[in-house]
Amino acid sequence: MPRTGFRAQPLAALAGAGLAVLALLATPAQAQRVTGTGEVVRGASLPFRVTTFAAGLERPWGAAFLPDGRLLVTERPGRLRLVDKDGTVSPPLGGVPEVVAAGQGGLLDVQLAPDFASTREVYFCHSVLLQGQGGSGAATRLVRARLSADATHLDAAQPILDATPPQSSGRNHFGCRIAFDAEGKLYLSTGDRFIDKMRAQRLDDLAGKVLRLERDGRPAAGNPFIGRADARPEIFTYGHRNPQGLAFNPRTGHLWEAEFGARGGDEVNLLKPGANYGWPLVTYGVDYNGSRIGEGTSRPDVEEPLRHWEPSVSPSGIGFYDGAGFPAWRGSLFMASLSTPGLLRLSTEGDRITGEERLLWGELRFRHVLQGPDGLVYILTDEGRGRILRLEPVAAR
Ligand SMILES: [Ca+2]
Repeated sequence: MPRTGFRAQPLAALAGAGLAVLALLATPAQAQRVTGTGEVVRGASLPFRVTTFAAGLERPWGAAFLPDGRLLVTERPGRLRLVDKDGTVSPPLGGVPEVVAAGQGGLLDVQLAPDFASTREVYFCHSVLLQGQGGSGAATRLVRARLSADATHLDAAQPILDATPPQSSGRNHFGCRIAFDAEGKLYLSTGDRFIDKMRAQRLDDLAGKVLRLERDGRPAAGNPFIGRADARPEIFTYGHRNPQGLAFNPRTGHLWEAEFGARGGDEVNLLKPGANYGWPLVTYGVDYNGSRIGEGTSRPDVEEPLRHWEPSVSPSGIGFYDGAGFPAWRGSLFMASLSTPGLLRLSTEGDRITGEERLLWGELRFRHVLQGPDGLVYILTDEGRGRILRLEPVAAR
């Protein structure tokens, strides 16, 4: 039998239909076709079933569960949709501002306000073309809006922060994950915008940072650089390349970040106020042509990553898991990986990573991962005809 039941189950069904099983075995790409059809994966630390919860989403990027169990999902070309508990996908919501969906840009993350149940406030970020504010070109924009009572459209969508200055060339590295802490402060990650890496080190520049904001986009009280004339008061941490993962550890209350690095420089970091995470001066990564970047892999005034990957895994979204569906996985950080594609499960203790498991490795590019209110794991695939997969527990044999 194959290494896990992952292939065994669909094969058994196909064999019954008289199809050429050997041809399927000889073509690894076939595995992509079955992901999400209910196959059982054994051989992982826990057996699980992979089903397709929802389909027909174009490049889904960010998602947040409403209190009623429906899932609000962004599509990178610029649409926001709701997925019902049975997986039915709604028409695009009205009131979504126009986005610039070139390169890696578009409509990216979405999060609910902590008091969404009473305020109906949602926050999302996207790439935008700006004139002024220190130049003209693309930047990451944060928007606040209200979801209508019937959940068909957004009301009063208002930009509340632009990660300026805009950059005239390049449409890559927008970062763009949103997280809220227990006090209700909003954190937004921004990418270095790729062309001028040193933007990540400049404190008068909002690129390559994690920002900490009040709900209206102003710098949050208590921020580390408030009062410094040479620094933007919104900055919480700096020296990031393309941070697409941002999540609070529910057990410690500390903020974790995943960062898409240069070759060999992918990182998971524990974020500390005012800290420098090094890019592009201090990194484990090398340029895609193999040449060295910066001055080395560590420096006393630069925070070490909790973990880095060589070869690269290309991390995107992250999510902590503390659900009932997979008790042995509680306390894990899940990380969606784009290449080698798959899902990483990092076991944690406090502020440490204690283990790593690779799930669905080499199957599909994953954009984001989050825990559902049902205690199951939901994964957004990075596909033109994108899906939301769900991992469900099955009884151990
Ligand atoms: Ca770093």
